Amino acid sequence: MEFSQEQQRRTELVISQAKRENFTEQEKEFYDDFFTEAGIKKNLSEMTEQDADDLLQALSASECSLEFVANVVNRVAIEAPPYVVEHILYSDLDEDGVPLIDELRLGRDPFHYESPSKKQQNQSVIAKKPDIEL
Ligand SMILES: [Ca+2]
Repeated sequence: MEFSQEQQRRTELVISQAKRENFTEQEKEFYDDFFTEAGIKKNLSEMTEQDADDLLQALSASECSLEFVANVVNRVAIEAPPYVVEHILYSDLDEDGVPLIDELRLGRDPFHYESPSKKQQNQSVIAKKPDIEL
């Protein structure tokens, strides 16, 4: 799969930002445990796209917070090969056409399809409610 220059540029930006995050040894161990559970029993620097897919599946299957997903992505971005990082950032497991990098930025769940109109529908339901009949 070929990536556009724009994707490469944004991936490099994520990687350079991630490298400024200071993970404590405790945090590193915590995330390393998660990687092991996800089936990545090797150095993050040796990750392949297949490993990235396994990791995404594990994240998708767990009911983890967006913060956790973002931290995992950061942790991977620091050490994994850039093309693997890019593979993760531009994955779209929920197939809504929005890549993971943008879902996280928008505060949306990258693993569950969210219809953009869902919130508006909920609001209109609430708006109708106060019509109490006496
Ligand atoms: Ca998506």
